[in-house]
This record gives sequence, structure tokens and C-alpha cells, in this order.
Amino acid sequence: MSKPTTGPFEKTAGWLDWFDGPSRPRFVLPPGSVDAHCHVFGPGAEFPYAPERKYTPCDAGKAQLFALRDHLGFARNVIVQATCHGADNRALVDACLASNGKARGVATVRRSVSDDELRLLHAAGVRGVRFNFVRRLVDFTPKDELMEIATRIQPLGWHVVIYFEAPDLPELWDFFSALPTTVVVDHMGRPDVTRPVDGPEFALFLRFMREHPNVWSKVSCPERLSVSGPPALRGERSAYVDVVPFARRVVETFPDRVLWGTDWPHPNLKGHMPDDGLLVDFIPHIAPTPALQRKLLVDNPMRLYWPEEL
Ligand code: 0GY
Repeated sequence: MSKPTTGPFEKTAGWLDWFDGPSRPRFVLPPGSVDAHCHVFGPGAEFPYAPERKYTPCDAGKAQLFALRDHLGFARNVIVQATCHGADNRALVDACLASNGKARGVATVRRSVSDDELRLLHAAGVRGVRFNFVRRLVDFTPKDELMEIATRIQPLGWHVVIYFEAPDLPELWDFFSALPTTVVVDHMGRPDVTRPVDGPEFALFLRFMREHPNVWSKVSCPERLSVSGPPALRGERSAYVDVVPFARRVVETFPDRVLWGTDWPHPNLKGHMPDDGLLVDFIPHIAPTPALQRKLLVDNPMRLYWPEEL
């Protein structure tokens, strides 16, 4: 997998470059597996980053994403619009269109989006919008604007992806409850994994899922949530062990409403850049049976993103 060698935003200070040469996972993915959370960045010369962005990534284009997909053994991708591209979905659309039907997308749109633009996004493979509440990533968008967008995308059969941090769930609960679509939570609502899995903070998240049958969760991003981190020893393949009880609890409690993704190219990550092969080897720790693995990696994402093929 080769990286672009030139580009106006390459190797920007403060942002780690993505991991070149991921290992081949030991875990063999079920046929038809979907990487349901990943991004494309630029390349910036072709698809400029948003002026309002809070970080500038290294270029990570569709060719690299598709090479990673094949290397890891995935069949398809769900490409999620990252904040560094704002509401300019051109890189995402370009990647979906170039994927031969193997990629679908989750876009970011503003209230000003026209019906024609929504139709074009749909034709390109977009099936959801993302609402981001993580303060370090975005400026505040009024909830009435978000609700208006949710109401407009509902007739298209799209869903809403929400990204927030655990301490903000109580304040956002009523807004999330009022969303009229399927709702997909990014990264289990970012629990603090130093707290007990049976403690009140994570119990609230599990209650949120239990009380809202339209809410799904991505059990992704152990590399972001982990405090114990990647394996200390080279070659050791059990990583991010502190995240396992949280993700496994969600998978086992809500097996039909979970998704998994690599989060490649791991935007805005401080500390270390994960080996994506190792991330795939995390999956059997959180979905320990073939039946759970098939739901997580094939059945659930297909139901949400490619329902016409079922
Ligand atoms: C992720 C996580 C992050 C960034 C973004 O859109 C984004 O910029 O999602 C993050 O910094 O936690 O899921 O990609």
C-alpha cells in the first residue's frame, strides 16, 4: 500500500501519519464482512479540507482505503464523513462512486442542502448523516437544525449517526430520543474504560440502547478508548484489553444492533497509530462466537447499508 508522496497537507505537525504496512490479521473475517466505519481524507489537492476544520489530516485517499480493505479481508466499506471535510462530501462521494458498489457513505449536510443534492448523495451510495457533538471536533450546531435535517433524510430511508462523549449523554438524551430514524452511536458513546463496566456511566448507555430499539452502536475504536493501549510486546496480538468488557457487553446484549469498523486512517489520534491487522484481531475478543461475528460484520451492516441485496 503506497501513500501519496506529495500534498499540501502531508505530515502536518500534531497529527500522526497512518500506519503503513498493517499486519495480516490472524482472525479470518467471515465472507462478506463490512468495515462499517472508515474515512477518506482528500487528497487535499483534489478535495480541499474544510476551512473550519479543527485538525488537518494526512492525505488518505480511496486507493489506499480499498487496498486496506482487500489486505484485511473485508468485502465492503462504509465511509463516514470526517469533520476535517466539513459538509463538503466530494471526497466521500468520489470514493463511493469508484468502489463498484462496495462502499456506501454517511455524509454531513447543513440545513441549506437541497432536495436535488440529497438525491445525488443517495445515488452515490449515501445512506446516513452524521451529527457530531464532540466539542474538540466541531462548532455547535443548533438542535432544531439537526432535527430538520433528520426529518428531511428520513423519507430516503437514511439513518443518523451520532458521535458524543459519555458525560454528555444525559443532556443529549431527549434530543436523541426524538430522532425519527434509526440512530447509530459511534464508538459506544465513548465510555471511560477506567470505570467499571457495571458502573452507572456505562449502565446509562446500555439503558439508552435498551429503551430505544431504533438505536444501534458501533463497537469500534478500542485504540481511542483504551488506556492500557496496544500490546507492549512486539508480536503479541491481544491488544486494548481494557476495552474488551465494554464492547463485548454491547455485542452480547444487542447482537442485532452492532457494527464494527477500523476507523482508518484514524483521524486526530494522539499517542500511537494502530496496526489495522491487530484491530481486526480484536474482533473475536468482543464477538466470541461465529454467530455473533456474522451478525456484527455481515448481517447487521448489510441490513443497514445494502438492504436491497438481502
Ligand atoms: C472518528 C473519531 C474522531 C474524529 C472524527 O470526524 C472526525 O473528525 O470522527 C475523533 O477525533 O475522535 O470516529 O473518526
